[in-house]
Amino acid sequence: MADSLAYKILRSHLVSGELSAGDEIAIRVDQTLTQDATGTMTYLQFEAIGVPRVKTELSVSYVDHNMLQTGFENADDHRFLATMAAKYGLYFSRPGNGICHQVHLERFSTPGAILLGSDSHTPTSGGVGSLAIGAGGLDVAVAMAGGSFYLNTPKIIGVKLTGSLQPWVTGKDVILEVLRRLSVKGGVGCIMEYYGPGVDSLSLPERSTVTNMGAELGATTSIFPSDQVTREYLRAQGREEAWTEVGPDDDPTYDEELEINLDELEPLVACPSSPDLVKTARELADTPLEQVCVGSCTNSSFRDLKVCAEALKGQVVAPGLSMTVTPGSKQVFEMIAREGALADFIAAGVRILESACGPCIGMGQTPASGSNSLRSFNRNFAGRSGDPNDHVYLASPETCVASALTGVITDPRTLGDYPVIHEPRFFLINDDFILPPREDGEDVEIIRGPNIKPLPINEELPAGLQGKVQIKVGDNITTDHIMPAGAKILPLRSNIPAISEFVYTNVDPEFASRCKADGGGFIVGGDNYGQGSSREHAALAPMFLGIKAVLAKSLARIHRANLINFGIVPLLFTGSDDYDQIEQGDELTMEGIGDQLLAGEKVVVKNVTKGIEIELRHDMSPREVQIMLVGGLLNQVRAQHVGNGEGSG
Ligand code: MIC
Ligand code: SF4
Repeated sequence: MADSLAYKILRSHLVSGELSAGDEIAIRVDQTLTQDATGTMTYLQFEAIGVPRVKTELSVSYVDHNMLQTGFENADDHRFLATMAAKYGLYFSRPGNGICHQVHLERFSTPGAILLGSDSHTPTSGGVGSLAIGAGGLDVAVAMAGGSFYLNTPKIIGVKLTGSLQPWVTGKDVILEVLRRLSVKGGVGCIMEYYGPGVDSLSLPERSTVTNMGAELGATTSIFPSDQVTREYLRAQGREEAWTEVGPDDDPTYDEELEINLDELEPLVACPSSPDLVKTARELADTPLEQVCVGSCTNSSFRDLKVCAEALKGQVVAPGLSMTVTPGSKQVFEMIAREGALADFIAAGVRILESACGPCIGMGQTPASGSNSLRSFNRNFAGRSGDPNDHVYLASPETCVASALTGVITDPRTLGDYPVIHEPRFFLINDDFILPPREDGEDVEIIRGPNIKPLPINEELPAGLQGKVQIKVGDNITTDHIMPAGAKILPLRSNIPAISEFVYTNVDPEFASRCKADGGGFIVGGDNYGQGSSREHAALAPMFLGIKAVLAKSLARIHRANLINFGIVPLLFTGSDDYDQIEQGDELTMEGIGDQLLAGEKVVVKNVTKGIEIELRHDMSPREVQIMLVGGLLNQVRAQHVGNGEGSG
């Protein structure tokens, strides 16, 4: 059978299992990346595993999320990460060097390699033909320690691109169209593989915009073939030797197919507060805006910023509107500065932010109350901008800049001729801000600030579980609902006792105190529970509060893995009205839970308050059940490494 590109890469990295959709496989990981907001936990876990040096071909620690330094916490984290990288053989991308995904694309991503990253937008590197997967920090720590990464073999959705993009229509519009058709859960359990004659017309940054935002489909990852466009990009990055041609076999088999005629696409916009609420820019024309932000790992390449600068030349942004630009990397920043685009931005009144995640993760630039913000980012989940009642729209940099000039959502095709932007023949290469791995790491002293607290370790799964349903929520709950980010909460990422006070704070401010008073309990969720980010804090902090199980209609991939990694039992409703049989505050018991998990799929839950029994199921593999029984992956891996005589650090 002819293989898809994704299956070819998986097959060449297969450690165990069979490539059959839904079955668990283990794969070898070539590269890893972490960022600071997930990285501190990841390295504490790596340290606890007790391996003296990373065992991957390449591991990079980036600093890009927690960049506002309103207290000592974030700077302490950066220093901790720098010493960790020096000690354990990682590259360290210093604060100011840029957003992990953009920098990885520029300097490290490799066609055909498997990259595992503790950030859900790791698939950005799929633009060059890497199989790049987002995961919880603990899975990344295990991969750095030489362990395999486990996943259920995804189905492959082949997305055939035909035609070519019209002026002012971009890669962002391609992925918004896919989101419009498939929704935020349409990619769950799948890899999106792009192919067909239309691929040629997409520049490398545009391909990466598409694979980046495949995360919003819930997809395991997204991938493009590596072709001459990829080769040109890598050559311009001074890395042609990293190029190989990778693509599917002739006439590959896809589990599902989708076709997009690029000729027919027009500028699209995702409406508040979900990336799949997509309309055309024309339909939304005249929607008033008070803010426009261009940047984030989705759209902050040289090309993206250059188009905006060209469109702004000689003009200023609309009265009453604030526009920000965030260059994705130091390379992009320096290039727009040296060739003049930065001056155009300054002259137009644009507010220039440092190369980092910034407003995308609520690190500043929260919009005015009741106002609309249009952003070139990938997520507009309610509250993510820093205001629980925000109205955030998402679109291409082109649509953003057209709208910044008018003050209302504007179809960029009204701007006239499309500026001709050539991909640079040579990017400005300066890796001085990436510290290479050190050979003499053993002697490095790890510096921990007072906010970096020891890892909480879970206990073995008790014989039976009982407690109250502490919260019942609906469909598509994001990790931003469960464990919000933003300038106030993000600095607590290294301090689980402190951050756990904020679990569900924007949905139900009493959640944490109820859990504490009752010694924990259960969470009931709807479909696609835990979609969005890879942050394991959305499992770790509830675990700290005593949450023992999550009962949901379905679970997002990374969050499900994080729940298992931290010993929280993921259970799935089976009957159509079972979800309705449980209310917040109900007392539940699960007798002999360990035996039930071992015996098979079925798990009987007693709703003591209602006096009924409900049959749920679990879909954990035998390996995952074993993890659950010992109270999480860290307990299991530590036992194995100590058993192997690698020491416990
Ligand atoms: C995000 O975009 O939500 C984040 C912040 O990058 C997260 C990681 C995190 O919460 O630290 C992600 O996408 O995984
Ligand atoms: Fe950073 Fe936003 Fe990208 Fe997440 S989505 S990595 S917060 S820029």
